[in-house]
Amino acid sequence: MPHPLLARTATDVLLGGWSDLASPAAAASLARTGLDWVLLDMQHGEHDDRSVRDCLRGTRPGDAPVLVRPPRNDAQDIGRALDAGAAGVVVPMVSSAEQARAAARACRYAPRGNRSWGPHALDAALPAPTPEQADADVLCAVMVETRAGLADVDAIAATEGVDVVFVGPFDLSLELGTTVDDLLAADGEDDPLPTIARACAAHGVVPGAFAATAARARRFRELGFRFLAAATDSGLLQDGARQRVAQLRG
Ligand code: 3PY
Ligand code: MG
Repeated sequence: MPHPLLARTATDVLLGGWSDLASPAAAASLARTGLDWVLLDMQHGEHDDRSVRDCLRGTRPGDAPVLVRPPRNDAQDIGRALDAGAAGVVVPMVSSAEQARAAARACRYAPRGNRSWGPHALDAALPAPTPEQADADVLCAVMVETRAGLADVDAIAATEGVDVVFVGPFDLSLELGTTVDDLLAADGEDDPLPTIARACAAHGVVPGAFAATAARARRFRELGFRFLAAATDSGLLQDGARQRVAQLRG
């Protein structure tokens, strides 16, 4: 059964907004612009436990679902993000099926996984979800962004509980000794991105990626990727400010 947020990937590409700035106002703005999901980045963005909780408390019904990238593939970090009310996680640096299984299990309660009970950070006025409901609603994306992850991508995509295989093109291109744009340009059958998209298709998992610019998002879409980080809050702010300066200074 596809995750509810992913049902639309059969026909549409889901576009996400990436929050680096640890600002509840910026995250809420992203969540109210027509983007399909928002992610709070604890690995490389400014987010910490406090800002994740503040951003999640600042959301309201109708906002795009909010995911968290924890700083590492760690069951405690994943559990804390979900306890705070994240709709799911995008787990960095997943380099083997074993690591994918650990991430997927950290997202679910026993018997499906090893998540510890304690969603106390959720709105006290709302009933806590049952463990079964929480397991059904959580989205688990694992990032393939290492040479080892690429080599094991078929087994990673086949791992029970993995909903999205999400490419980190910056780390992957560093590992492969290439550039993001060359990685994106390579569309031979055995090139990395087509290989990842094919593994996802074979196992009914959604291929996703960090694009951040419109041109890269279009290219990922051409290559079959359907869950795309289309922009970052920091990038939008810088682009908008540069554009305005150019408009007014000629
Ligand atoms: C990557 O491209 O490696 C990422 O993790 C994007 O943030
Ligand atoms: Mg990365």
